[in-house]
Amino acid sequence: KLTRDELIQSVSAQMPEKRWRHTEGVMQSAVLLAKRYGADPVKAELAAILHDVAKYWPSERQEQLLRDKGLNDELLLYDKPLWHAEIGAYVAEAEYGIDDEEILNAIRYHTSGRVGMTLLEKIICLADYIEPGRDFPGVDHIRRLAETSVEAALVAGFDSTINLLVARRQIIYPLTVLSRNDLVKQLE
Ligand code: DGI
Ligand code: FE
Ligand code: FE
Ligand code: FE
Repeated sequence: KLTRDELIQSVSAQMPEKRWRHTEGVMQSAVLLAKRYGADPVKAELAAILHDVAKYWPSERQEQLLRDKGLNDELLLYDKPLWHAEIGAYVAEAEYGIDDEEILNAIRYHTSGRVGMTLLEKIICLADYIEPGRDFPGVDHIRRLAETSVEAALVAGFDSTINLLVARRQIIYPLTVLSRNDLVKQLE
């Protein structure tokens, strides 16, 4: 089992420097959100460190793991940027020995979300949107919402992703829409 520093060393070596700075931002935002909303900040930080571990792995390697390791291979029908979340959860368990299902699911669902997200899953998904290095139209609005409601902020995050996908005429992974709808229901 690696120490925190060894884990950071190993994960950061698998991505460009810019992506590692994003990960450091997600660590910072995830810990803040965990403290604000009553999740475990240690678990939040661990999930943040690992959430994008597979983002820059060759897509051939990701495809092979999705096929051969009993993972969610339905993802192969959808765009490649969705794959690294499922692969990340697999790698966290198989290569880094993370056995906490809450942490693994926070990694697994950080891109699409899912119906019935746990608080930790919401926090990692939201931290990914609002970390200090993010700069997209509407991010400051989402940051403000995150001060008072994880769900309201996440809906705004998903809405911006879905709007962008529609504008680019890209395929929307159905779970992305289901997650967004489920969060809207939680606001009622
Ligand atoms: O890995 P990050 O860039 O930090 O962020 P992410 O894991 O949340 O999203 C990765 C990419 O996936 C991002 O460019 C948006 C895209 N994405 C998210 N949901 C969907 C999607 N792409 C498609 N095609 N369909 C989706 O439902
Ligand atoms: Fe990601
Ligand atoms: Fe995200
Ligand atoms: Fe990320």
